[in-house]
Amino acid sequence: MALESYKETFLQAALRGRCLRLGTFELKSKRISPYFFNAGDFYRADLLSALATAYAHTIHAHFSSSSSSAADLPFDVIFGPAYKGIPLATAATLALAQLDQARYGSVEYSFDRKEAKDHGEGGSIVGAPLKGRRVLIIDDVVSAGTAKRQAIDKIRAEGGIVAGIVVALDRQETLPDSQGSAIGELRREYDIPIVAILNLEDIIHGLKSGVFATEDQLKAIEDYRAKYGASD
Ligand code: OMP
Repeated sequence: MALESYKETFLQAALRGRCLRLGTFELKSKRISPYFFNAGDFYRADLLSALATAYAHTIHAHFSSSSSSAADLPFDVIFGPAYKGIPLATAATLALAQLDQARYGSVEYSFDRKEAKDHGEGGSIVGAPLKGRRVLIIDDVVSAGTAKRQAIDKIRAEGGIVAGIVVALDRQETLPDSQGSAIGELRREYDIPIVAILNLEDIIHGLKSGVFATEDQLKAIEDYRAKYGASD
């Protein structure tokens, strides 16, 4: 079965822009990976637009209500954790409005400061207030899950209710000393939906059906999945 068209479009843009690279990369976990995804590389207008549109489609697929009424949405605010999440959440909010103005036009966004501001408006949140609101976190990649835990804690400390997390890539790999993934652990721990635009399975599928990877690159990715692939 082919990838859904928004996934395919996004994968092609990520490869074209070299935001998703094939080669040899050391990860935070010290594993040597045959691929690497860098959300910071979507810095050109066409690439940012492709990323934002893909977030919007993913949110629409997983967090939309059956009715087209904005009042029935399961979230109120899109939150991007500093720093990398800030342009992602902002661009995704804009893309949602472009996708369906009637349904998503009243969605708000906010982000945090790394250090609280003690003058002017003060505080550590910029944009929509979080108190009593249902908040959807937007971020790049889940590796160990540390950054997502910090974002959840911050939102809760502000009185917000975490409605879910949307990331660009789920690497679907085990945490060190575990059979499970960081995403799986976060889902169980917080009981919230966590979805990705693409996961490793989608990347392998897309690479196989296009002309983006050599046989050796594909084999290296499949070997990597066989070694580190998570059970959840
Ligand atoms: P945590 O999930 O909070 O540990 O952070 C995710 C981190 O994974 C990112 O900030 C990157 O440093 C890193 N990363 C990528 O961005 N892309 C990848 O393809 C793989 C990694 C990684 O190091 O695992």
